[in-house]
Amino acid sequence: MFSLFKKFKDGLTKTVAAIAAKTHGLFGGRKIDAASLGELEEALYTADFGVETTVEILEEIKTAYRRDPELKGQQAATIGAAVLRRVLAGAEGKLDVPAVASPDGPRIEGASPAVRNPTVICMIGVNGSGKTTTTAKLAYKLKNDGQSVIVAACDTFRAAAVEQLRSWTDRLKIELVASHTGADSAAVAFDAWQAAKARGQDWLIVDTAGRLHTKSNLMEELAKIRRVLQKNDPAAPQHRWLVVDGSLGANSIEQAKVFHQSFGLTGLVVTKLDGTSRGGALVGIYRQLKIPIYFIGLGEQPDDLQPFSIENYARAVFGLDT
Ligand SMILES: Nc1nc2c(ncn2[C@@H]2O[C@H](COP(=O)(O)OP(=O)(O)OP(=O)(O)O)[C@@H](O)[C@H]2O)c(=O)[nH]1
Ligand SMILES: [Mg+2]
Repeated sequence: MFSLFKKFKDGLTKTVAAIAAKTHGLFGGRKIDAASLGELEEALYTADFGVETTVEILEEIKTAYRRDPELKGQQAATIGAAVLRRVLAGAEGKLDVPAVASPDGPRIEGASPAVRNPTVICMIGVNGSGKTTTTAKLAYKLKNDGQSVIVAACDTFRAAAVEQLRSWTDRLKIELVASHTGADSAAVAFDAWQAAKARGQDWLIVDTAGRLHTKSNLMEELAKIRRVLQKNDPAAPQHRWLVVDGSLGANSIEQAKVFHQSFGLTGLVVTKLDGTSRGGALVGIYRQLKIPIYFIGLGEQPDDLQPFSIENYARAVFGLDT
């Protein structure tokens, strides 16, 4: 538990450091006063928490300050974290990863490879948001949880996209189904599903090409991938995740709405939170979309994909270590 929190804290260092610098280390123990309230307000805006959330946090701290003029920065941090918990209620997506049956133990009903369909996760989003990296990291995570995984290279559009994914899957020893650049991406998805089914795999993760939400032909390609997967299994793809670059803040919200209309999003992955001092954007994204965040990207290494935790996020942002 502690190490998971540390991952969040380390991953959000830039955001936390920017808030600390702007508030002159307010959460370290200084007393609240009019000046520090102003600094905190500015720090939260700058970190992209958005107007609504910033106002809510400030209002609650001001109320507590009126009641107790000796209010300390750390108490204000506790209030801030509580507001984030409230605002983010429902934001934690939980991937249902079945426990692995012991080879000696009783068989889990329905777990026979012959009858079970793979659970499919589709990664979609605009160019460069982190789909391919997230696909690889998630496959690695599931594999480490004892799950069997196949990855489908459905970005057949960008030259070198297949090779990028292959270099990850080779390194992490994960099975890949791929075709050539220019191939029909829906056909690759279909074949990958068949391969996953034939080999009794638990999961199929589909990496798709980056696309602008304004390009209707590219959005239609996504719909086709979905239709083709549904021929194999009407429930597939069970998870349709939009991968958003967390450093782009409010820009992601409009995109997400369009992707949602054409693909019916079931989840979000917010990447690159380690690379930005605007890590508050995640809150605005959730507030607007109300689509659960399954994972956040906190770096470029295979284990830098973390299940989103409201508690760890809220505590990390407000420097609450204990
Ligand atoms: N620091 C950091 N970098 C990340 C993270 N996730 C992805 N990246 C980097 O962002 C860049 C783009 O990532 P990709 O996974 O190729 O993005 P993509 O969405 O597949 O891109 P296209 O296929 O071109 O649309 C790469 O350099 C990644 O290493 C993250 O959580 N943190
Ligand atoms: Mg990609």
